[in-house]
Amino acid sequence: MAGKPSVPAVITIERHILHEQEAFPDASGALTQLLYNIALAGKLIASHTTRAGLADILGAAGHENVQGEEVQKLDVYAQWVIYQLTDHTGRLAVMASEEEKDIIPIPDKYPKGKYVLLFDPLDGSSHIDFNICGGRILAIYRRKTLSGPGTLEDVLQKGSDIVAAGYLVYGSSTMLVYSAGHGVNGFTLDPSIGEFLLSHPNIRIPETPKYYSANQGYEKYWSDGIRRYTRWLQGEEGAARSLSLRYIGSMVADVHRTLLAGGVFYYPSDTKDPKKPHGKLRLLYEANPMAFVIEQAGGYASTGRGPLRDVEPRELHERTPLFLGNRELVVKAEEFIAKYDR
Ligand code: AFP
Repeated sequence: MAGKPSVPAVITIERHILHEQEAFPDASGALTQLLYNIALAGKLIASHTTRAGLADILGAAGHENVQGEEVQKLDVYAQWVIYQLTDHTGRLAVMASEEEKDIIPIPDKYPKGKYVLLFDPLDGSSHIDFNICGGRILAIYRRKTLSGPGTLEDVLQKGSDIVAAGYLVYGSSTMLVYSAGHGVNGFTLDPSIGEFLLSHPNIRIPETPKYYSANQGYEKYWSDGIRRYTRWLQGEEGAARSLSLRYIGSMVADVHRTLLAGGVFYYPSDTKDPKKPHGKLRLLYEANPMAFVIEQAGGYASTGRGPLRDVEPRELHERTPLFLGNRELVVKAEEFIAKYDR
């Protein structure tokens, strides 16, 4: 074309999602549309999140969620946005959210689709008042039941059944990182045009890890194996190198850094709270989707005793110990646990 400008092609998230669908000529487009809805919800939530200090949405909503944690107003907004953008589309059979005790049915008046959406509407919400970045985590599965309203059976699926998963991170810019099972791509929101643009194509976790990430404030509640593993990461216990520590306490941000810089993020079982013997993170809303992204980028995710993706969920809000990042670092955690924590 005459006069073609010599700038690199701008790839919007829409173009990218459509391009991925081309590999599946029989696809109905439902997954593609669902991913658009999710990107749109991400933009709406991002615009609120970055104005949180100015608007009256800052602060707690005044009640606790199903986990007994205080619900922030932004959590409420984030959940509502996702729900009302997707409930009527005929793409979903059922949803479930970290903030809701039970599954979220699709209203009777709307058609039911073949997918299931699980999400943590605003992860890291307890950090909002401190201007520390949070994010949103989601996973899409195919329904298991054949027709009618989706059920608990459709929601309680293993990580290995995930069709697509990803997260939004609201940091110095807003990014959407997702995988539909063909690698991981990252998109940065250009606020001037309100569009997610491909900024991190085909993300692979770097081979040389840089950081380890865990809440070492809880070390006294950890097992011998976890303490020794942590010392190994610091260059002791026969290790050949030491890693730097980085921990924000907002899983999306900690895992995002692990994905881009290499390293390991872990939240192990601990004895801090007898009601949470498996740590804090939720299998369905946090661990499985983030593990899917990490593994699609060449990493590995484990409970410390084996692959996370094989864990059969038993209840909606169950928690799991989690180790994810560079494969050799996660495998090392499994070795320390097998040796010292019988
Ligand atoms: P909030 O959503 O309540 O802020 O919790 C965030 C989170 O679930 C996850 O994002 C962090 O990795 C983890 O908690 C941090 O927990 P600790 O404060 O116990 O380290």
